Amino acid sequence: MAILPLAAVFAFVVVVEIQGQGSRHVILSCGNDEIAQKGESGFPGKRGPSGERGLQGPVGLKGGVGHCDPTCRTEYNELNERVQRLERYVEELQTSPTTVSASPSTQLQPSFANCKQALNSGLNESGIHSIVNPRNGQRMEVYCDQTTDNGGWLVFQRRTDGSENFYRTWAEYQEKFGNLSNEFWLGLENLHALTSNGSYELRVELEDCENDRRYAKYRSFAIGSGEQQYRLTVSGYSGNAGDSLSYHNGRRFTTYDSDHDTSSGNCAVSCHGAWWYGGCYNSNLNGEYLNCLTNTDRAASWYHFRGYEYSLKFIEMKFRPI
Ligand SMILES: [Ca+2]
Repeated sequence: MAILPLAAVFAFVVVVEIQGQGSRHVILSCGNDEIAQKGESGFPGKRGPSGERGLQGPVGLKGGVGHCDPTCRTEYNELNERVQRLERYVEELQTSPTTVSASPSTQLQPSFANCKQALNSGLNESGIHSIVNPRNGQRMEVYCDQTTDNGGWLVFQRRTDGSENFYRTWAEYQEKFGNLSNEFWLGLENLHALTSNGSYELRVELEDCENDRRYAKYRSFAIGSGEQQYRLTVSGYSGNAGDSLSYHNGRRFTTYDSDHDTSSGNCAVSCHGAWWYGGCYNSNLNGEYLNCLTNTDRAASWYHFRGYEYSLKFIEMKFRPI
């Protein structure tokens, strides 16, 4: 029975020890030295409040280059062309020795008498340029061919696709019609004014539907006044298209409503054009544009190249000072 007093002493010592800590209400299983079973886990506690927002991260990597769609590319090309035109224009202003108009709308644009003078001043690209019309001293836009045969050509007639009507009246042929960038006629009054002082040569460019391109060049070219019914002066052929214009030298201009040809009828009506007809033609470059149809002499044709009935695909008439 000595065990019981020892156990009582042990329990007493434990109680005293715990009371010495003096704070926790821990109940030991007195008289039993087995360790108590651990309880089950409790429920998780409630989520605490959110912390403060962190600092901003570093800038990401740059993305790849995007693709330009057709519209975007077109706009880019147009802008690029405009910039190039402006750069050329600035160069012209810096190098041109010619005078400058006082007109506010056209200020800073150099004045040229013709395409050859423009070429000599550095405008060496073909396109629409401004010259002074000797007819009235006013500016006039013209198309200059600055590359063919050393350039300096002022274009006064062009056929390319049949988009413009060339079967027109006397009054209409006296003035400019059409689009300088495509099909047009510069006008008989302008032609007379531009060729009545000085010496000029003529070049006619022709192309058939097999892409055979020929030319006819004349050493002398002038157009008479309205009182002379815009009589044609042309001579001194050279080239590889054949001479289909010398026949018309000295002839007066005829339209369907103003007959000055040597035929008993009106060649402009029968040949569907407007030209320096005799009785009637070896060339009919203001005739009907028929996309190379070869069965009518109404066609815009050049006899010594493809005959009377061949409507040429491309026609251009131009002159320059000698
Ligand atoms: Ca007649």
